[in-house]
Amino acid sequence: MLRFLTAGESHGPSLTVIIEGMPAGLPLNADAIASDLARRQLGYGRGRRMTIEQDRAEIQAGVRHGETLGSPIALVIRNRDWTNWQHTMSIDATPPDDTPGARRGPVTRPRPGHADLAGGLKYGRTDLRDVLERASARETAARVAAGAVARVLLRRYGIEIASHVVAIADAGVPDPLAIGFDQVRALPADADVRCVDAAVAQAMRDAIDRAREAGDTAGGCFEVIAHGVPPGLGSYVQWDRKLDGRLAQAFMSIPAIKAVGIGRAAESASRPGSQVHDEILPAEDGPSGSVPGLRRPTNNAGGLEGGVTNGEDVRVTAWMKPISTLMKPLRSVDLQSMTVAAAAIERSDVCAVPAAAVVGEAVACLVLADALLDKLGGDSISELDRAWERLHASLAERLARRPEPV
Ligand code: EPS
Repeated sequence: MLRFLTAGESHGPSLTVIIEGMPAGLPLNADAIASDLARRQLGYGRGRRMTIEQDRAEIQAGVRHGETLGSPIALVIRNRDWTNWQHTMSIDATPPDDTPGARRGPVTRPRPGHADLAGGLKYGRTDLRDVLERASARETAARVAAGAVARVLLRRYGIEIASHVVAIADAGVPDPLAIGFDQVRALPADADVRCVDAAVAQAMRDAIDRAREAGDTAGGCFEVIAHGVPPGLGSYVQWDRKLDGRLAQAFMSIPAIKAVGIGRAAESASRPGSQVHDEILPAEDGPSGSVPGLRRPTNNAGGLEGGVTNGEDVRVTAWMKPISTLMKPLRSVDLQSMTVAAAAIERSDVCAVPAAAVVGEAVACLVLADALLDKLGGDSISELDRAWERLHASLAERLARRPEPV
């Protein structure tokens, strides 16, 4: 089983992640993690914090001489902004007088949409900073680092994961499923809105500009596609082994995600079955996915039938609400005086959908790597390599073309 836990506050000294269950012998270095961390920092509409940080993961455990050991992998990402927050975020009950950083008062006016109110009530905190520091989407940097490690494992077996932004506010591509994996993979790493259609990308930038000028924020929708996934990951035999359910949970746990869909998603409900289900045909001109001998002319199922991968691209869409810190704040209640007050303003982003797409890739990597390890078994890469070869040999044998009957 592949599992991970993260720790760290947005303006604390660092973020930490521990990943357990990676087999021994996987080549790994910090550079393999750096590019995903850098992509998460990008995106049209991000705030000033991203100009302060240059996220980089330090490998603190689980790797020796460039290879995983099978022991827990510990990664640390230092927060550069910490120097400005040492007084506010001090661990000491009374920070020493010479502690650097601004002296900030308590946060008492919860932002509608953020965890401020619900978290403050749950944990009994009066300074809502105690909530927002951990509820901040800064935590996703740690998840992206963990996802990058999982991506190294998937890549070894030819499984690639990429994302694209489908919509921001009212600007969107008309039929995301018509966009192929190769188009999405070809997006440059520094694409500012991560949209494959240049005209729609410009409409997205305009929507973000309008939101910024209005002191408002913008949400949207992104899709993650996994290509080269073998059939048979996940299972229908028990609810918690269904891979669509596990992906949905992972995507829903990304901050601000309010809906998750697989393949044709919600649109499937209004179509007749004949326009939803993907026919199964012999592959005269080569297979459509990773199953030899078979072709699926469409992929409305998003690569998952019965909670099991069917060899087609796995396609997951997530819908993100607008960021909840508004420069023109909504009404709230000051919990100190219990009077109406404008919600607190924290430094924030106008739109983080392109960054959330990179986080979506990371959580997809983690869930798929876990499912792959479940399928292949083994504690070392050499054991996994042998199981991978056996899996493909048995698929090829089972689906080999039969000789014509005489
Ligand atoms: C984020 C860091 C945060 C925010 C953003 C995401 O940094 P700061 O609060 O210092 O500006 O930019 O978090 C939110 C929008 C939020 O609502 O929590 C990051 O590293 O992604």
